[in-house]
Amino acid sequence: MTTYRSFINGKWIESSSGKTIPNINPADTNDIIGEAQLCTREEAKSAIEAAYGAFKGWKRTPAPARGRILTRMARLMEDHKEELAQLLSHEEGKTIGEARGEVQRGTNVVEFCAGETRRLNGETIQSELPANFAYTIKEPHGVVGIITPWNFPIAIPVWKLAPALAAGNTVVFKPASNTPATAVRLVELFIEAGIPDGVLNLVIGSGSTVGDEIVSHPAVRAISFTGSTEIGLKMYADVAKRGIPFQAEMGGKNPVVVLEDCDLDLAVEHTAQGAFGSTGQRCTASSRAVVMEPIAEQFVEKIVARAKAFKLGPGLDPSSEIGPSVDEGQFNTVLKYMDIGKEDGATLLCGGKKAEGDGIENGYFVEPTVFDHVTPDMRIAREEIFGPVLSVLRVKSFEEAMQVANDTEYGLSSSIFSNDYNSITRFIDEIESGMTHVNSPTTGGEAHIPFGGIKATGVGPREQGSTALDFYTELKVVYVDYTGRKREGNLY
Ligand code: UN1
Repeated sequence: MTTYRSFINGKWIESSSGKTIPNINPADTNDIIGEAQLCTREEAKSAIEAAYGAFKGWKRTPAPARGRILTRMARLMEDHKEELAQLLSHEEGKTIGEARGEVQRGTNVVEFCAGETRRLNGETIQSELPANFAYTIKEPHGVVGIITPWNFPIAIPVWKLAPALAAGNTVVFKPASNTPATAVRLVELFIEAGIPDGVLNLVIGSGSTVGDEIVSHPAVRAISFTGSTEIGLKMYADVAKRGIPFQAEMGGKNPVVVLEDCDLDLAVEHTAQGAFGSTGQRCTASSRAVVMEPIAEQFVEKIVARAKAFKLGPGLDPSSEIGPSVDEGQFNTVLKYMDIGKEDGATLLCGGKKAEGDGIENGYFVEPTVFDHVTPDMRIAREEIFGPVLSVLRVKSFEEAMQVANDTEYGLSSSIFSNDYNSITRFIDEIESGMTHVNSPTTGGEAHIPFGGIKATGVGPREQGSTALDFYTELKVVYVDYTGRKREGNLY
């Protein structure tokens, strides 16, 4: 059985905790892929110290030279695409097609950030004094803590690691403990790409020990987190006490607004992809369909047929279209929300229970679920479920659609289905979300385009794209006086 270890100061370590957690295939719980050793607080501390020790050398390495390592990393990810995708599908459960897409997206991000190392420019600024000028330099923070979730265990780590490293930070990376295999493989590839000892440290462990050490250690100068709102906001409060930069990408309750004039089949297909793809385990998932009453009956009829047509199965089986929930905890959470929906009075149209069938008996499979007549006050309309569950909310006017769509604490993504330019433009103006899509699913994004949300979804600068390095750099302002003379007059 494979053992997943942490990587500290250029070495794979044998943890002294004696604690391990099994890496279980969520499509078949009899299949134990390996086990991860959990780090102690002391080991996390030594990882932070190693990163601290490596910082000066990495900062001094010319940015394009750091970029060359990232370029090699992108090539290695490309060369190992199929292997990474299979590992990802095996331990996380998503379908092999989704996994390949994720690896490609991660590769694109690394490639993009490699290019950014040749553009780490500041600005030169004219002074109002003669023979004076000012300029700005983008500098790394120092040690950065990177804490990532299980649902995109390749793409999310690399879209934080690549800009952090490009900018010259050193890193302590804590992946989700239930997806250690992909984290270890990524770090192995970074080593092969030439990352120097101490620059990238991997610490596998629990939030209450390893996570807490990262958040509280004085050498950690910035923290980037993706995960649940509950944990993110708690971390934000803890990090605030230290006054260091914090970036978090948390929950979503993304609406799809379906107007009467839309192409209904397109709206149904894209809503289904957004709601049920990745088993609903993405913060950009389409979890609320806000549908105009006159087309609601047709919409639900078609989307129920579509939901029932998906083939559930192990992600590694190429014919599977939807994989399992990631683990027992997530599986139970999704089933609990199905009960909550029924108790709150929503109409269950399909799904609502564990999925049965040949080859999926031992996995955490749930049926794609559609609830109709959901009202904005119901918990299934307000809380992030992270499973293949769609709530349909019927509305009578565009104004009501916008009011319902925006009636959420979150603000990550959204989409509209319509062919009316004025309605679309009005929607773009009024929707409260960091990203919005026109006639396409709420999910996904491209490596060179900023990604992130507003309201309780996000804190700090956007990730990826032109803004990818914003969080990972500090601005130093330099004033240069070349008069060689004492200043006269009013100084300020
Ligand atoms: C995507 O929609 O393609 O945790 C990625 C999440 C997001 C990533 C979504 N941070 O689901």
